[in-house]
Amino acid sequence: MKEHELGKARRIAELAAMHRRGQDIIGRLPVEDIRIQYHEDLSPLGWHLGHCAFIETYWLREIVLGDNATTATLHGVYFPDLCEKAARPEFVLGRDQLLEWTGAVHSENLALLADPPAHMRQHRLMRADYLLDFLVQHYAQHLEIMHYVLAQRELRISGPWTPGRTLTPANPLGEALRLPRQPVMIGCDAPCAYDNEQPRHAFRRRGKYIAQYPVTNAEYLAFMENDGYRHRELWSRVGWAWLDNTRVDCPALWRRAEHSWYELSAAGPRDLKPDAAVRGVCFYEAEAFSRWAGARLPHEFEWEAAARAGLLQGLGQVWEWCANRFHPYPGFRPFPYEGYSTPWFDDRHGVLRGGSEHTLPPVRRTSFRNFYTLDKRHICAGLRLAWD
Ligand code: AVJ
Ligand code: FE
Repeated sequence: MKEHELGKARRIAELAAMHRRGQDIIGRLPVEDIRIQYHEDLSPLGWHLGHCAFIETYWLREIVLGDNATTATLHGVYFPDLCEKAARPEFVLGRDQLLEWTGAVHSENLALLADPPAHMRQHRLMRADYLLDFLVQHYAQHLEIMHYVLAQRELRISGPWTPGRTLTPANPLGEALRLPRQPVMIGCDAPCAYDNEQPRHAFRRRGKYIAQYPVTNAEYLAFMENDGYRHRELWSRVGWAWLDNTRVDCPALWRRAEHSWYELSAAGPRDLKPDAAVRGVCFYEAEAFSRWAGARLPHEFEWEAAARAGLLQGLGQVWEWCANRFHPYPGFRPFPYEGYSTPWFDDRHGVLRGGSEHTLPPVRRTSFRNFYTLDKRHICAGLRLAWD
C-alpha cells in the first residue's frame, strides 16, 4: 500500500468513527428528546445527525458525482440557510428511522470513498483526500455542538443537586508570559485547513504579555462577588445594553446550591473545580472580566503567536474569546463554498481560539478559528487575559 493510500484508509476510519459517535448519542436518548429544541440558538439533536449524513451525501454524490437522487428533496431541511432553527423539530425523523437512514447512506458513502470510480478520483475536491478531511471536520464540529445541546437538556431536566465542594473566590493571578518579539507566521497552508486560516502571513506583536492559563472558576467567582455584573464602568456600551436585557449574573451553566455553586454539563451536574477554566460566558462578560482584572482580551494573533511558541498552558478546556472580530486574512479565497466563512465576516462575529473538552482532534489545531456572535453563552467558551 502506498503512503497516500494509508492516509486515505485512516481518514475513512475517522469518518466512520465520527458517524458512530453521532449514532451513539442519538441511540441512547429517549425517543422524544431528539426532536426537542432546547435552546433558541441550537437545533434538535436529531437534526444534527441528519444534517451530517446529508452534507456527506451532498458533497460526495451531488457535487462530485453530479447525482442528486438522495439529496434533491432534502435541501430545504438540512441546509441551515433554507430551514430556520425553530422549524427544524418538525423535520426530525423518528429515532429508529433516523439511525437507519443515516446508517444506510453513510455505509454507501464509505463504500464509494473506499473504491471511487476513475472519474470521481479526478475531481478537484478529491485531491489529497480533501473532501474526506472536510467531512471529518464537519462531523467533529457538529458533534461538539451536540454536546452543547446535551448540556442545555441537562439544564432543563436536572433537579437540585448538592455539590461535593464549596467554590471559594480567588484573585486573578495574572501570571504573564512574554509574547515572542520576532515576527510569527499566522495561519495554516495544510490542505485540510479551512479557507479562513489562509493564507499564512507574518504577525509582529503589539502588546507584550498573555496569561499562562485561562481565567478560572475561582477567579470568575471573585468577579461576581465583587459586583462585576453591577459595575457599569467595567462594561462596554453594547455589553451593558446586553446585560440590561438579559439580566445575567453568572456563567450559563452555573447553578446556585445552598452554600455554593455547581455547574451542569453534557454529562449532568458536577462540582466547579476552582482551577478549571470558567466556561459559559459571552464576549461581553469576558470583556468586563478582563477590565475588572486590569487586563484586556488578546488579539487572536497574539493568542496564536503565543501558542506557536509553546507558551500557553491549560489549553483545550474552553474556547477562548479574542478581542477582535472575525475577518478574512489578506488574500483570502473562499473554498470549498462561499458560505463556510464569508457570510460571517460581518463585524458581528467574534473569534474564539483553542478548543473545549468537547473539541475532537480533527479540529484541534493552533490555526483553527471558531466564530460566534458576541452574545453567545451556550458554547463552551471562556477567556485568557492579555496586557500591553
Ligand atoms: C464554525 C462552529 C461556527 O456550527 O455554524 C458546521 C461550523 N459550518 N457546519 C457552525 C459549521 C457548517 C460552524 N462554526
Ligand atoms: Fe454543518
